[in-house]
Amino acid sequence: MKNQHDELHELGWNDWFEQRAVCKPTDAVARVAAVDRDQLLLVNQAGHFRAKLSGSYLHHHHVSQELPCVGDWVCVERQRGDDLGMIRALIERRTSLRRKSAGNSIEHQMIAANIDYVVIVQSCQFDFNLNRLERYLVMVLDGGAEPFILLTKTDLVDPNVLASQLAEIASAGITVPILPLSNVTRDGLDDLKRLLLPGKTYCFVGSSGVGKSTLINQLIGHQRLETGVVSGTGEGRHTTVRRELIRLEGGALVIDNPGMREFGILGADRGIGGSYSSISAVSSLCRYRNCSHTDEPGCAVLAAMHAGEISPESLENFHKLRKESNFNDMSYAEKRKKDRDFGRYIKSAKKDLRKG
Ligand SMILES: Nc1nc2c(ncn2[C@@H]2O[C@H](COP(=O)(O)OP(=O)(O)OP(=O)(O)O)[C@@H](O)[C@H]2O)c(=O)[nH]1
Ligand SMILES: [Mg+2]
Ligand SMILES: [Zn+2]
Repeated sequence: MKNQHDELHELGWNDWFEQRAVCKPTDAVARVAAVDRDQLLLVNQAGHFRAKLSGSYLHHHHVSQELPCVGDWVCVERQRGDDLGMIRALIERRTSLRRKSAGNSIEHQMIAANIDYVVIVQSCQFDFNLNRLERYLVMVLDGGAEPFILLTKTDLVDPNVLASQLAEIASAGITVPILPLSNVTRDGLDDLKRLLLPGKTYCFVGSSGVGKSTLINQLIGHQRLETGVVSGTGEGRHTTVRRELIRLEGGALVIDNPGMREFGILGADRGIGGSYSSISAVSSLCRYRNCSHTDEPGCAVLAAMHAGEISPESLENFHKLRKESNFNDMSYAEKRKKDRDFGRYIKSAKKDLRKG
């Protein structure tokens, strides 16, 4: 039997979603391409169109993580002749990328949903930082997507600098694929293009100014996204302010992101387990199930370290990340702004609802 959502596969739809789609027969399925203040830009086989959240949806969902974000699949009702759709339901997320929300220890701030790969971008020139890289890895693995590392601006550093950065990553026990690349010389660009698979979703994250939008423009083939100059130190100025899902000619789906400031980590326990798979594999052999691998008798991780199977640095990183996992270092001003933006979003959506 022909699958009723076949046309959506190009946008990332698959059997996993098919089995979980709870839409009414009269509803359409669509993917969120962007979220603007009180409207969402959706895309499906009919192309792009705007939509709002239904009153009942807003009534029943109060936390930000329950609202559709870029990459989500939704059930949407579209009356004939009405160009504004009404979102009725959110289809379960297969993966997500989220960070701990401002001020609230259990609420999550959604970055994107249903991503296959998160491309963590750091610039060799000013931005390279192993500790931050590890935090990103934890965040990615926690959400169930595959991480991938890009080191940009290789044209601005001596080859030795790049080599030592690569060595630093390797010695931390990180085995995630890494691609060095320059948007200026275009070295590495073809390698990246080969890695981008049709129907898969790639979310680009990293500090402001590392070249995320410049890179996506190169992949698109024209200046679709705005890019910005960097300061003397190489820091960016937060040029990108909107997340957007874009389909490349080759069929891959990419999401550009605003530059990220510091972020808190969610569920770091699970994330670290994936990042340092050697440690988590061995830890199942510890005598105590909740072993912290610091000084417990019968600790298999410590034994493996003494036997030279796990490096002391990897274990140290493991402890460090775990300690940081409850720590959220977004600035106070940023927290306040996030709260306000979200409050405005709900308020204006409710107002429009009354008008309608
Ligand atoms: N030399 C050099 N400059 C680059 C490279 N990639 C990007 N740039 C420059 O870096 C600046 C910032 O690039 P953007 O693409 O705007 O950076 P971004 O990561 O999107 O930044 P935000 O949107 O603020 O998060 C621009 O002036 C780019 O031309 C590169 O590989 N080499
Ligand atoms: Mg940008
Ligand atoms: Zn242990």
